[in-house]
Amino acid sequence: MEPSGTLTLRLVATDNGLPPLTSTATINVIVDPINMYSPVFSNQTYTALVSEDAPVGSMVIQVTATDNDQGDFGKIKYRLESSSDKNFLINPDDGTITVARDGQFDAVKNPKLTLEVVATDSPNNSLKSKYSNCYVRKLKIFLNIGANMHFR
Ligand SMILES: [Ca+2]
Repeated sequence: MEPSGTLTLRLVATDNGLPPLTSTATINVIVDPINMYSPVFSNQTYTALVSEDAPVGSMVIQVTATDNDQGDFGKIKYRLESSSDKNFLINPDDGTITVARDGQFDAVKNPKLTLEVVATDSPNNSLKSKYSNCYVRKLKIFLNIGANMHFR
């Protein structure tokens, strides 16, 4: 839960009668925190290598982003864009990308893949996340799939 505050205003209306009559009203103003900062990745482009025979669960790379806001607005969730290769998974909490299916890589036919990762803030408050469109940063990951990671 993000920090929020409440201001209480007390309004008093007085007429000019003798004696003056007054009426009061109390207004509670909820102060919403502002989502000031966008998540920022530590790199704009990451390079990773995956062997053709990498088993399910193999770690490919970890991407990291930071957000200077407090509370939910500073909490980051990671996801892969739908256009990304389907043979990978990302941990939404720590940005670790792993192999989701084995036997899917072919270093000759498809030596390079691109994954697009998105970091969003405000993950637990959908009402405020509508303001977070511009608080999403994208980056591309180039995966050079080399057979058994032997380099020539
Ligand atoms: Ca933020």
